Formats: sequence, C-alpha cells, structure tokens
Amino acid sequence: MPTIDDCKIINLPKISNRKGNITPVEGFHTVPFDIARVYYLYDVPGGSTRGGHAHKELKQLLISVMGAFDNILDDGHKRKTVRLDRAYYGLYVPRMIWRELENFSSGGICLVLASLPYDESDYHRDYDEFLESIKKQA
Ligand code: T46
Repeated sequence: MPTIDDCKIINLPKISNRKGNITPVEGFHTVPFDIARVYYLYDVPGGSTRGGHAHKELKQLLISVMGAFDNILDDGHKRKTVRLDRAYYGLYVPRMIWRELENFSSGGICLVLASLPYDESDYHRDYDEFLESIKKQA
C-alpha cells in the first residue's frame, strides 16, 4: 500500500531564455505514468478546501502553475503537508492517498496530470470507508 513517503516532489525541467520560461512534462518520462487526463482548479475562493478524497487506482502529478496552495496528504497512518509554490515542482501522488488542498493564494491555479480518465467509482469520498479499504488491503 502506498504511503505518504511515496508522495514526492519531482523537479520538472525549466527552460529559460529572455522570452521567459517553459516547463515540458512527458508521460512515462518526466512523470512515472502515462497521462490520460489533464484538469485544473482555478478561481478557488479564499478559504476553500478542495479534495477530501482518495483514489482507488488513479495516480496524479499536481503542479501549482500559478500562485501557491497546501496539499495535506494522509495514508491512513501518517499525515504531511506539502506546499506547492513553483511552476517547476510537481507533486506525485500515488493511489490510496487521502488529500486535501487548501490555503490557495489569490489567483492560484492547480494543474493536475492524471493516469486515468474520470471515473466517480474510483473515489473514496468518505474517510472511514478509505480507512476500511486500507485495512482490507493490508
Ligand atoms: C483531485 C483534486 C486535486 C468531472 O466531471 N471530471 C473530472 O475529470 C473531474 C476531476 C471532476 N469532475 C466533476 C466531479 C464533480 O462533480 O467535477 C466536480 C468537482 O469534482 P471534485 O469535487 O472531485 O473536485 P476536487 O477539486 O475536490 O477534486 C479534484 C479531482 O476530482 C481529484 O481527482 O485529486 O481535484
């Protein structure tokens, strides 16, 4: 079962010149999975919390492409908080990690690269159900 120690910051390539910066991300190369879906969270009202769930199979890379936000990561035993505040840092989140995203800066944008298409049945949206599932898979 993945743990919060498997949630790692990946330093993404940053190519700079006098026109500014560009960060390319390639599936299986820059990130350890193929990228099936991209989505982004934006216009997040101050004080809002996103997430509040775990994924049964989905793997993700979260990037703060604008501004900053906190990721609270929980494997059912331990918790840690990782703040993303650079467009060239990606936070790899494996399956079965409960996450909450909060403290978005004004105008903050969270880009998510995901390993699978959207499937509501892949979510544990109830924390107790998530803990039960961890126990069953131990
Ligand atoms: C995650 C965090 C970081 C879709 O129809 N298609 C999609 O691809 C997604 C991601 C969401 N939706 C629908 C499902 C809900 O009716 O959009 C609505 C809001 O989704 P949710 O409440 O899951 O949003 P967040 O910000 O809490 O979570 C999202 C992702 O769902 C999740 O995978 O890790 O961003």
